[in-house]
Amino acid sequence: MGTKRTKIYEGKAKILYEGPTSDTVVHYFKDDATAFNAEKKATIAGKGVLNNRISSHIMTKLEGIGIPTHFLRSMNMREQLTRKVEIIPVEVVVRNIAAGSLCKRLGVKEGTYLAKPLVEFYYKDDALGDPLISEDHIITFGWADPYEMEEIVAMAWRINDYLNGMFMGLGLKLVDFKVEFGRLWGEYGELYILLADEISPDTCRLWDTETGEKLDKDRFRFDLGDLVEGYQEIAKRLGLIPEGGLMKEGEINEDVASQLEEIENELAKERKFKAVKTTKKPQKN
Ligand code: ADP
Ligand code: AIR
Ligand code: ASP
Repeated sequence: MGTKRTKIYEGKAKILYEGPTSDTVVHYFKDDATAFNAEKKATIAGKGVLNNRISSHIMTKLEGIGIPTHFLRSMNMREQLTRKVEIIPVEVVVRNIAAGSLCKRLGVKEGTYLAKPLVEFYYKDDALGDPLISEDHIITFGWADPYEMEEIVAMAWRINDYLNGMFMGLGLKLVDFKVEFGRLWGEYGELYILLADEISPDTCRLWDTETGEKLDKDRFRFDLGDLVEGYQEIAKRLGLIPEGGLMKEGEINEDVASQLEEIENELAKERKFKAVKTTKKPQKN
């Protein structure tokens, strides 16, 4: 593969490049952080590397329990190769404990345990500020059909069940998270719904079980402390980085970072792509 790549899209947290085959896309994780529809912005060294690593790991785990995901493999510290999907323009949020916009909208006290996990939908449109919508809006405007929604909601519940257990075992409460799904057509024109985008501390709220400390992007949103410290703590508990951490004097320790990618690729080799059969297999150039 040559060094020149075609940029497909630049978002707030990632850049997408064309992959080595037409059915793949490279995700480059930036160090940029935004909040409140990009009203607040900063560049935070180490964020991209940590999110790339954490998201690869979680996607690999989810693929392991039979959730079809877009993730194919890690490429380097900041990049991963994924299947190219047609993104469904709906952000699916699952909440276990009240926080964030739920508290603001309904006056619920932060930290209130919900009687059951709450699944919400937001229309993915920055210009409109990602408004809250119902399943009926999604169907009425054709963003997804009822069959797709059934699958999406079932996957969101399973993801929540799995991640809840995983984080609980690491002394972390999964307060809420956001996921995105995409469409992929198979060999015979059949449709697969894949988990896409990322699952990272940018898209989850995670609180320490003992102390209640917030280790996720709320640190940045509400100036609660060093963002990378929180993300590193999550990565450490997931067993993705050594005790010493990834940063050295505010810079990434390149040696440590390059080892992480090897670990993830070893894990990925063990995965079997049972869930999706595409027309073209990703080929090497
Ligand atoms: P945003 O667009 O909200 O600023 P990002 O900076 O994270 O967010 O950009 C990543 C973009 O890539 C998102 O719009 C997301 O929906 C899209 N995306 C995620 N996974 C895939 C995929 N596998 N194929 C195509 N597009 C994807
Ligand atoms: N989220 C929603 N849009 C973008 C993101 N990252 C995530 C938040 C939080 C959950 O969805 O990070 O974990 C709910 O967000 P909110 O703001 O609706 O309370
Ligand atoms: N990343 C989104 C934004 O820039 C939402 C958020 O995480 O607060 O507004």
